[in-house]
Amino acid sequence: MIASCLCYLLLPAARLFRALSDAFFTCRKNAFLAKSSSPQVDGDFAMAPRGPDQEECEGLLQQWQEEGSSQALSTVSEGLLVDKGVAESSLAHLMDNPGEQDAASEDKWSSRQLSDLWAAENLEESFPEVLGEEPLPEVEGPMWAEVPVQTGPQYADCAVLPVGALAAEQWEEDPAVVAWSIAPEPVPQEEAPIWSFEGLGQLQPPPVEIPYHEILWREWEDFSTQPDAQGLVAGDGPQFQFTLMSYNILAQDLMQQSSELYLHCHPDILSWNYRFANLMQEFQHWDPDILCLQEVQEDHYWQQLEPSLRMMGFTCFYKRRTGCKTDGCAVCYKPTRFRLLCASPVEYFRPGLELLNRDNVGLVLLLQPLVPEGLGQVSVAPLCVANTHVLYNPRRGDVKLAQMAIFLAEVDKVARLSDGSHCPIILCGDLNSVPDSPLYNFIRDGELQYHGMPAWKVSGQEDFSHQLYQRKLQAPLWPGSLGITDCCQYVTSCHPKRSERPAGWAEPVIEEDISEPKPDFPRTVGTIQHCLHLTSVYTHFLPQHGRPEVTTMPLGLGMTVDYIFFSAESCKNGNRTDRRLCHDGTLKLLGRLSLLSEEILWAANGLPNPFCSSDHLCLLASFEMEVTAL
Ligand code: KL2
Repeated sequence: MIASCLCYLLLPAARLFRALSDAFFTCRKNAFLAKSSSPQVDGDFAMAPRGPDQEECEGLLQQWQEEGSSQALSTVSEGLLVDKGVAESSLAHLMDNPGEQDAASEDKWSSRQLSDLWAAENLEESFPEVLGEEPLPEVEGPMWAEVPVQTGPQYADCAVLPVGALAAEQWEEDPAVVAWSIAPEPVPQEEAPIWSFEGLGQLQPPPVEIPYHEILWREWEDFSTQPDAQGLVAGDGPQFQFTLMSYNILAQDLMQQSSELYLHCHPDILSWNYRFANLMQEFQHWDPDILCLQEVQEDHYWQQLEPSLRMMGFTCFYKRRTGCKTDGCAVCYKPTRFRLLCASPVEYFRPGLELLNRDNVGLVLLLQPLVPEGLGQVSVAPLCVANTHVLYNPRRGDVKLAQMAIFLAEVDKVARLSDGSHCPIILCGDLNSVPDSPLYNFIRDGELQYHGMPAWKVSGQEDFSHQLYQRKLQAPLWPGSLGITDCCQYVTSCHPKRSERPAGWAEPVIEEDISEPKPDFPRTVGTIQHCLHLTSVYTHFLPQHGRPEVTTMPLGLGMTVDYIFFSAESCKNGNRTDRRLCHDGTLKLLGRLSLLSEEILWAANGLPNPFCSSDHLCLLASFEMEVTAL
């Protein structure tokens, strides 16, 4: 009786809140889309429902797919591809096709960026056609160059080539590229970014021709001249430097299943072939030594990404999600810089456990840095690189924390040295949690008191309707049968025994058999911890703009959910009571690629746009590792 009364009261109230929240987001989206020059959004978006929670509704999604109601997007873009009525383009093409641009505009694009690209990969040649679903044949040269020839500007309403707006000299010295060399030179202070936030002033509907490349300028922030805790600057003594990129590249299947999130985009820029070419351009331009990707669709990985990245000199590992979603995580590294010691895929799915019934995954690699021969007899510690994509569902913070616990336990196992300390660690990926959320603070501070916390609070993803979700976190957060302590360590790893590390993927990877009964181990009351000492590459704030950094923009709402965390050391200042880390440890942060603000991205029609082909921005950081003489 009481239950049904509650149902009658609570359900309508919940629906009312949901409607209010939807109205709020529709308003935001309206404001956002009003700035869009894409013709297709007119009249469309106000009706666009918020997508069903796909993490929750596998069945619904399947039905949806079967009925073909979400196929509008794919039909449009595939249709274009098939009949070639509108040839595809790519960033390479928009920027680099000298045959189709007049000499003046080519001059304007004669940046170091372009010459890099041309010189590296023969982009002067017109691109052969991509073969859709067919496996790609063996080709000479990179596969991302295989984009059909563009017959004219295709983006009259979305991405007209903005050559007229460029000042050539601004591109002569690309500060990002200048600062990118392994022995970095200081970036001249007067090299200001070529966009200016002040210049944007009140956000106006953009002109028809949008200078995306100017708006979306990302500056290389160079910390290499700042002394570290020991007063040493980068380059003092022997060193091992490398760069790492983390990037959620937006799986095509997921995009098509949530097509209502991308109504602001011209369909052409959403086609996989267009996005693939752009993504490859980005990888090639920033040329990281380690590449951590999320939302990598399996067929795209095997047919295009892996072969292309292999040709770029990467060795790649991939872990697909469990269940029926088609994407997963990849970690690629340059074998000229690292040797693989161990590769460990991580599945969060645990049959029979409601808390862990989701299909997200991670991938942990242990890499041995290869020091250049000229450095003599020196050694560098192994580097643990961990990449994951945590559950999206904003309400299920309990699931996210449990997934994180498994991930941290795996990292602890892979990175633990015989004395119980850890080798340098980089933990990155899409954590679907915002800065200063309990999940974020747990990673940064190494401790979280969760007992009684509402599950929706854990990730801090902003959606009022989730606050009606009543689930509260109870101790213990995960059952003992998981074999993971409240310090996020495998129970078996707490014993000194170490297994042999396999040399490659084909070898069996160290797996914990959770079906075995685990020994009893003490549980804390409502607190979880980890001892990995991690700090974030990014500060989540743009001081020069007074605005938060953004790594993704669902429905025009900018937020940070992607991170690169790395091993650091505690502050020596005895007055500090919190656990935050403020010093570099054996990993010194040398620089990072700046992120953008929500306002800047609004001005470029959000994400994806013709120049950024994912709904996330890439994160990029440069590190130095201590090298010790033998
Ligand atoms: O936020 V993401 O996008 O890190 O870019 O991760 C998930 C979401 C991704 C994998 O599950 O799919 C997206 N509304 C919006 N986006 C969703 C939803 C949803 N209901 N479900 C999944 N995703």
